[in-house]
Amino acid sequence: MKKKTRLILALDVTTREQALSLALQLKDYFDAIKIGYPLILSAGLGIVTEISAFAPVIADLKVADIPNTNRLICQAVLGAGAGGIIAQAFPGKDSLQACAKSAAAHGADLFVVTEMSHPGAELFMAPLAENMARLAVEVGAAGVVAPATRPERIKLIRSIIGERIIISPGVGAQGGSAGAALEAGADYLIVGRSVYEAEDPVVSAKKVLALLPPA
Ligand code: BMP
Repeated sequence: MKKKTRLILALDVTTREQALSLALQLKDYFDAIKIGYPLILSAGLGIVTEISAFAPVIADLKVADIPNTNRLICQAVLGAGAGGIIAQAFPGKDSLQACAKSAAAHGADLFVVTEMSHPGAELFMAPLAENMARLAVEVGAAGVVAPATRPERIKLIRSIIGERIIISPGVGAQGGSAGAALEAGADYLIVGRSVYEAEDPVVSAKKVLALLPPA
């Protein structure tokens, strides 16, 4: 994923037609397109292959199983063309290592969730976020996911992971500020509803871009 716009599109729509239309219109405003369960379960794994043909795809499957199952999930979606995969750290080092190994075999990037952006993440995830970030470093992940809704947490996680990439959801629909997240150390902002639900998604993407602080 080449850093140009610093934006990643969360494409959580549920039909192939809508997904392809949005991805084609918006691809130049985003450095990658994040595709997860809502779209893959509705449109099928083939959508990963179709979108990967013209834009880098990050598969947001938040992989969280035993090592062998993690390996099979990663192989399926990376084999379909995704250039990145998101996994959870909480199942432990062996599980995360299975994802790291599969990502390496496909020349793909592994991103590890540290602390999620919604309010409920404060219960179990926040107290363990630093451990999750350390585990991401230990398995050699390309980067982590950290919340734009809590920029101070991005700063803390940056202090643990060094130069690795931080991708950060929570801007727009969840109330996070793009500028604050980038200033705290995020490399990329993940933006979904505020763009794809807008009356004119291209205008909305341009607006988000125009408001970003200088790189
Ligand atoms: P939206 O901008 O519509 O809130 O979308 C955010 C996207 O990022 C969604 O795909 C969501 O599943 C994902 N996400 C998140 O919001 N918070 C996290 O901590 C991790 C995520 O992957």
